[in-house]
Amino acid sequence: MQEIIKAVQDIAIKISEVLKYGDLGYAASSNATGDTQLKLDILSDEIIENRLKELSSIKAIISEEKDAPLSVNDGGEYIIAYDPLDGSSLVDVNFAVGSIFGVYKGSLEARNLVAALYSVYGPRVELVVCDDSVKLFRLNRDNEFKFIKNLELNQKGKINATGGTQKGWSDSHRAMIKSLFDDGYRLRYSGAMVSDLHQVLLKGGGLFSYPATTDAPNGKLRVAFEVLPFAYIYEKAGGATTNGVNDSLLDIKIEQTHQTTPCYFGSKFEIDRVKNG
Ligand code: P6P
Repeated sequence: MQEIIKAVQDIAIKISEVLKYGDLGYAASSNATGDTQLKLDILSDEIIENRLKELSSIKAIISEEKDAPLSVNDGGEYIIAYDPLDGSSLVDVNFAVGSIFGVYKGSLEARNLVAALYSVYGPRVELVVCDDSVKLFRLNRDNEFKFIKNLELNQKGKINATGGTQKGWSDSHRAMIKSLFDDGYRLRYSGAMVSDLHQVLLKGGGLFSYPATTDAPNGKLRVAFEVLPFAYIYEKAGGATTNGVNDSLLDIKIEQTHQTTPCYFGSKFEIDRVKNG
């Protein structure tokens, strides 16, 4: 696992540098989910693929930007599913974006997650590493990631990060979101999942939701690369998650590599509100 953490640190440094001066244009291609790819999406994916292919412990890598898994080492024990540049469409307005990694032992199933990591490329470059605890690291002047603190969610928070096209929300979702605002919660939503979830985690809690909508009946966020890694992190940080009805996003079965799901991440109080109204 240490070689994976070191590789992700190297990847985060490289991608953060590319973002500063890279070409913001679109490539001629689109990914398996149908998103038009930015040149930065493809470049970030290449940086990650080239670095992870060096690791003997990795059996295969699965990228949001690639249709199929890529075999790396038959003797490896880990599968890494990753989103190379989450929120990439916001780089042109200089918003914080990031990379998300789920480390699965053996096969691509939620119960086989043994670690999750994500980087945030913002005013600072930060890395969250979660095996048993949730640890925040920050890049220093010497290009080293220094440990800052452990991250934990309060039982109840103050932030309401509301994803999805509001016109397409169900009446019950709309009423639940409104009830939080009526209780004084603050709207904090950038459109980059990695940054929005990082904020809820660092500000002590609240709710991030991307529900089923009329235009995205299975939600928009991808199970293997985005939802499960963050569900693992939020639950290790003392929070909770659900797809709106189940007890945990980690109960989801991965049937297709690029499948999506409605998702809610947050403090226990807010997730209880989602499930029980
Ligand atoms: P919407 C970014 O494209 C992304 O995949 C996530 O990072 C983010 O949470 C979501 O889409 C935003 O989607 O529909 O609110 O623009």
